[in-house]
Amino acid sequence: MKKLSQLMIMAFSAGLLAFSAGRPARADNLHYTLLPGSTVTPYLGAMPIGPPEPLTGSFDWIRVDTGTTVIGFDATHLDFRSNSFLITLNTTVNDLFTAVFPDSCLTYFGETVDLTGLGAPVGEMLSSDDNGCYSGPPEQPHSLSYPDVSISPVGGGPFVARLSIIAGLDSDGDGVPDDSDQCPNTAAGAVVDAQGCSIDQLVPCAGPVSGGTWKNHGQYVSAVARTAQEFLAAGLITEDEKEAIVEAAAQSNCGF
Ligand SMILES: [Ca+2]
Repeated sequence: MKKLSQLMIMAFSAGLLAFSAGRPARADNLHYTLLPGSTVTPYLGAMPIGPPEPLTGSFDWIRVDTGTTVIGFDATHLDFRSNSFLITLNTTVNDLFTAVFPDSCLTYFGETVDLTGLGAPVGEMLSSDDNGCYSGPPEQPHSLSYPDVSISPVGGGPFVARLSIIAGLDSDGDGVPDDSDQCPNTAAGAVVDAQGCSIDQLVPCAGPVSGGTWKNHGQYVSAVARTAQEFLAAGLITEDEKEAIVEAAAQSNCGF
């Protein structure tokens, strides 16, 4: 007799296939950043052979509306790192699928991944029954946790690893999860501080964030220089980058 989970996986697969045939996929692309507390632990058989290592990185999930009560996700851009492990998505379309069932902790996914650290170029990352949870609306979970995701080399091998993933939605993709991001909608690729704010957001061309407008161009350039110095001191930008930022501010027409 098949386990309940297998039946649910089959039901979900059928729904996903039906959906794929009927309508184009929705473009809801959700970006998640791993939060402190995420770890990877290597195992030899059932025995851990090292302490849990901090795991950082991010992944995207594309929401798939199956047209039923099941909300499905397809993981892309998986990119996890620790001192010993590098785990990236091997395929643009996952082998199985990710499913989140509203109002429960039943989640499943299986991804073929490239990995270093286990002595194999390709591995398989799998969640197991009811080991994941999310919070927030099912169509846009703002946090996800998988305390026991297993990863093992395709084709077998003595070494496996277990991941404990805690992730937060990062809508602007700046690496700071929404819950602690004080500056939403940061421009793509912009360097941000620990609060998720770029220099452009902290020192807008239009006027100080406290309100009003710049008294003059010099006040704007001084504010940019001051903030760029803080970013330099925090190790976020180099001296050359700081100089380029201040030069760009000087060349701008902000404050005129
Ligand atoms: Ca931000």
